Amino acid sequence: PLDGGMLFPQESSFREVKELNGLWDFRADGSPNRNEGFEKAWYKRRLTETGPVIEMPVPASYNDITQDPTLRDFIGWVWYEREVFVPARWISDEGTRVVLRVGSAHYYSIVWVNGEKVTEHEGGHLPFEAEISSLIRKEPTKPCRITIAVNNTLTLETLPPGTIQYMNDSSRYPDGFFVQNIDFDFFNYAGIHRSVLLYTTPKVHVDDISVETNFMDNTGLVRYKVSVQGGFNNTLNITLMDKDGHFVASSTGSSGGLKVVDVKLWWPYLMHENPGYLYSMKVRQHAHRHVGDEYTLPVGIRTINVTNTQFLINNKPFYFHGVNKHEDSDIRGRGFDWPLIVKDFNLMKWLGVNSFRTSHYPYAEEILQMCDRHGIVVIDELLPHISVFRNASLSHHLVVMDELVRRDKNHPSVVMWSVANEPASEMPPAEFYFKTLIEHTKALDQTRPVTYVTIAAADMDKGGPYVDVVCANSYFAWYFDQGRLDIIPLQLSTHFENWYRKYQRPIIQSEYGADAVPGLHMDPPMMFTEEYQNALLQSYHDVFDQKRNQYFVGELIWNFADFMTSQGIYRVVGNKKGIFTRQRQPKAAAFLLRKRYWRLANETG
Ligand code: GCB
Repeated sequence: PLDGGMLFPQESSFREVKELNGLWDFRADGSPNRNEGFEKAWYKRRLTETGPVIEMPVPASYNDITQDPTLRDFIGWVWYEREVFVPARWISDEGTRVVLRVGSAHYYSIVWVNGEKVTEHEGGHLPFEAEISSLIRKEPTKPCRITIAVNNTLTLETLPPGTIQYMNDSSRYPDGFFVQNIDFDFFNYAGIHRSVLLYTTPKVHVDDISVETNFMDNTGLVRYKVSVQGGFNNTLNITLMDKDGHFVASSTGSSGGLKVVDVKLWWPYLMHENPGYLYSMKVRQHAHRHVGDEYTLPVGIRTINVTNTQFLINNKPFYFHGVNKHEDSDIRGRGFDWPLIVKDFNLMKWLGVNSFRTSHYPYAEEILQMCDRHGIVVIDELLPHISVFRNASLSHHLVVMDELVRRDKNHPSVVMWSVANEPASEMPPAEFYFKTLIEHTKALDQTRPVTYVTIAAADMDKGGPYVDVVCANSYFAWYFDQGRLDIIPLQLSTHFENWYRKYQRPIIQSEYGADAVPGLHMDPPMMFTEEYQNALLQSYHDVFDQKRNQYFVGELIWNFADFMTSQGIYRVVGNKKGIFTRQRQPKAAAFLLRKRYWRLANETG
């Protein structure tokens, strides 16, 4: 188990937050062994004193910021640094705890403050933090120097895995030439992708909160657990308020239940006129009758259940009509960007989307918070393709799953965990691997179904018996039977029937689609034209509609928008299966889908 919680930093009368976004000093370690930064201990002095630096925005991937192709394709350590003044009151008050938090950095990170190492973290899409209170009190009048080294190298030990291949033929490649091979279909963007923050809590502080919700008739129930760190003999007061701030229920103690009379349930977008209803749970910690800390958690009251043929939210059948996304855009790469996020939500609402999958990694918490408020349903996915099923990768996978559940457990929008996308699940070791991983996840969270997304056929897939919902990807008439749209009705129905006959589980089409280069037209349709993308979608939809009243519970298009990939003969400046371009302008398919999704919203609620 992990130690401690990972509550989203929040301001209150007892907590402050200081964002460290903006320009940082930056240097990529281009030395032959990529290790000069450690050999010369760059963290000991200012980065500007050990060599040239450039300005690098945070948050952002560094890859597309400059005109330098070496930096775009860089593999190895890059160094970020900035100085920050810590408010004097944070330093003088011994009762204040100061924490440095990185929302995410890809892939391996080491963090120093004033030359002293404070933490390291593996994995690209989840937050990590370090308490730095005593460190900053050592030199109270000096600005505090934060250095972060980030390494994007993927190996057989990382998740996702990758390999480094050295080209030793000196007649063809220069000295030290190597390539990074990866198995997933998106660009390996790197750098500090989400906000870096300093935040404070009182020394005795609310460290973690978990809620589980239920209801019966008109009465809702919120069961909670709170953990406090840094001291003893505390009293906890819990107050639940409705959206307008009116008192609903209260309780005391570190665990308990809150009863909500005339409950307003959390409903998905388009299923109810008030989607995304959130209560607020205020957790107050007192010692000696003084309020010591306060944290307010948004709480949506809803239930999730799965039968043999249905996915139920609040006991009503839910049909996913949505998208798969990426955190991806021009210039920023995978960097967090509010204008982009709000634009994407507006586009999703224009389309009539009620759900999406976080293909193929955990997205920023701010995105999930928006989903909570807007009632957009999320399948929370952890990892892209994996094909190595070693014990070491399994134990690492379990830890990352712990981190994901710890971060996202309280979001009402998250209705299912996907532990991986398209693993090599036809290989025999996949059975034990996914059995273990899914059981582990269920032990962490008993309230949500668990799945992984498969590309295998029902009779080949080894993890099939363990998933609650079958999430199946397929690319009929694209990767197979190229250009032959006429095979879709037969192959897709057979595929569904095989899955359902074997496991009697509800099925979601978790990916389907075709590349379309915007502006390319041809009739009769040919691959890569907007007409072909439309025709392929339409043929899939015809089959979905036949199965909808049986066991088929959702469709997620691949992909919401075009996105960047590594270079190769299958990709024309990235993957073009978006129904929007990478700049978020519609292709013809966006209009087709919009018509369909609004019709589905009316038919299925
Ligand atoms: C898939 C993968 C996704 C790819 C997509 C494609 O099956 O899950 O990551 O981008 O196919 O377009 O090939």
